[in-house]
Amino acid sequence: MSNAYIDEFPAEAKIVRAAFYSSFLALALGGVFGIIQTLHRTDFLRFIDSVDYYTVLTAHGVFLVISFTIFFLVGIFTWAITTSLDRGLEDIRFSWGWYSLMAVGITLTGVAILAGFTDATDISASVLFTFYAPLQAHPMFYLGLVLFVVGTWLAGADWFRSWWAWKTENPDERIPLPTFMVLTTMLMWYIATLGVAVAILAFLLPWSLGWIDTVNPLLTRTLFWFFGHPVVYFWLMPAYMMWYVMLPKISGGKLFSDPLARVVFVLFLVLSVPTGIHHQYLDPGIAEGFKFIAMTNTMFLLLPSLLTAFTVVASMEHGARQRGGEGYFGWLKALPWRDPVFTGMALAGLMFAAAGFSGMINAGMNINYLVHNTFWVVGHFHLTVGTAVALTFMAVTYWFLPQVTGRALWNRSVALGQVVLWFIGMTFMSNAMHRGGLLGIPRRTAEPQYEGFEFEAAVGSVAELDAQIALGGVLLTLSLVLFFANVIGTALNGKSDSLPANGYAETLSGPEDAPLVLDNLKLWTAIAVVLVIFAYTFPLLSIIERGGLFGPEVIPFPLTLESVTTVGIALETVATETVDGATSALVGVIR
Ligand code: HAS
Ligand code: CU
Repeated sequence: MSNAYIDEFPAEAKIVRAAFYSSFLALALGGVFGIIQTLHRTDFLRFIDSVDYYTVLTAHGVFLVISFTIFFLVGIFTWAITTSLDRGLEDIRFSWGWYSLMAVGITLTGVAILAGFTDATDISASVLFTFYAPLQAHPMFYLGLVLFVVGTWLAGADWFRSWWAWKTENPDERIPLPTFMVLTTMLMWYIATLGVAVAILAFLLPWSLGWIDTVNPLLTRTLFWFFGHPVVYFWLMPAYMMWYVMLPKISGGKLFSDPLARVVFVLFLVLSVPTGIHHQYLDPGIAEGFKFIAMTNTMFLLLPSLLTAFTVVASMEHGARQRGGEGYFGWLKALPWRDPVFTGMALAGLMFAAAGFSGMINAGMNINYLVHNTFWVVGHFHLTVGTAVALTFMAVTYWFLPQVTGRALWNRSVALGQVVLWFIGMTFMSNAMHRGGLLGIPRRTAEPQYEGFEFEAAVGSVAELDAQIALGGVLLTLSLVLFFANVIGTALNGKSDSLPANGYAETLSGPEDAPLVLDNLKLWTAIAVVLVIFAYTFPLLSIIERGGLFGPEVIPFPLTLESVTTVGIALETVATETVDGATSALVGVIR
């Protein structure tokens, strides 16, 4: 008998496994839509109608950034809580309850999207993952999202419950680091999802049901981004957790600093939400000052990632030196590059360094005007969520699958090839997307080429960019095929009793070095809430004041509008008078 996770926590291992398999199903579906649209957009292979492009894009976005990521992270969070507190979940039926709610929810949402491909029903939801009004989806789409999110809230409650139970038995102990990371992430998530809950329950769902006639699109958009920015950290923080508690161990060493890791997660809790307006720099109707505040907060929010770059690389270096690595850079060679779990995570980190730079560029209010709504942004998020997060999740799958199934990994070389292929494919695709964006090539369209207009490339050509994007997309698809081969191969493998023991990295500087105040979750939550109130009250009030709670008269340029109306009316009067005069003159002539 080994000490794998499934041996320690057989009931919890089933939940984690169910979450992983749900996540992989979404990954497979999302991947299929991904390659369809890459080849369509770049005009290499077209078999869907361009009219269906939004449906494909919605399926790609929702299956990947909502179902794949979130199902996977509830799996690793369950693992993190049980492993680090060394206790099972309080009531496994409750845990199956939240899992089922999430599964039912996303099925409703998914069916609503896929129904858009057939005319057999009226159901459709081709609204993209941002579901901006006035795009409207069938009520089932919104309802499914609500159930899914409520499922994640209950999952969080489950983990908090475990922690409270543990705390009464261990009143004087520090919160174990993985648990600390789960709790801070969930607190951030509770605050963030309030935005989308209000957007859906108060406005979009009633509107889609026909209970209200109109919505104020700027209001629902702003509520979406209240959630839409922090959701990216809901994907990232579990990946960071893996870089902190897994990567150092796999590199052969220890985590450089537990206190610094706590600081990072506290910073994310405090700063993730009051930044959402950086997605709306080009939205008319939000004053520049509010945008400036969002930009300032965003720049502060770089800090936890920069700290992470330092801590994680320092831990890797420590590991490499334990393995005999030497020199300024020579230690890099001593890292376990043949281990797909390591290499996948390291390459994900490397790409995230580039992703961070494109993020900083996005975040600049003025330079954002250059890249907003272009292919650049698509390049940015394929490096962040599409690589830093997705590649980390795939890499750690090779460690987790044996832990939760009790079966050895089917093929390590295929796994290594898979993570490297993802890196290469994404290098081609995201680099070309960034470059394309700088030429002004728009995102979210099946027909990026305007009639009678040529995008001028400073270096190379648009055809070359398209070729790189298509090539990248094909390599990514191949990589996914290899990934699923391993998942299925492992599931079919016989049981193994020589699996590595469950566990995570030790630390060089442990929690005893961390100030106690870091574990004061109430304090950080209170600060986070205050910052959100500061950042959002005035923008929301002014949007409601001008456009009304239910719209529809959103006034785009309040300052110039008055004069525009005056000039408009004056012009109209002059024009009518002229036409009238001309008509009567003409009539006179004819008579
Ligand atoms: Fe972003 C748009 C700004 C991070 C996702 N972002 C998006 C969209 C998505 C997304 C999906 O300010 C598009 C939404 C849509 O559909 O419209 N983003 C940022 C900034 C950051 C950032 C400042 N984004 C993310 C993450 C995402 C994500 C993380 C998903 C997981 N983003 C923006 C802005 C927009 C935007 C604007 C709107 C653009 C527009 O106009 O529409 C920062 O958090 C980035 C900080 C990161 C760093 C990098 C640190 C480096 C590390 C690597 C260490 C290296 C290792 C490896 C471990 C400062 C941690 C070492 C290896 C060895 C071998 C040694
Ligand atoms: Cu953002």
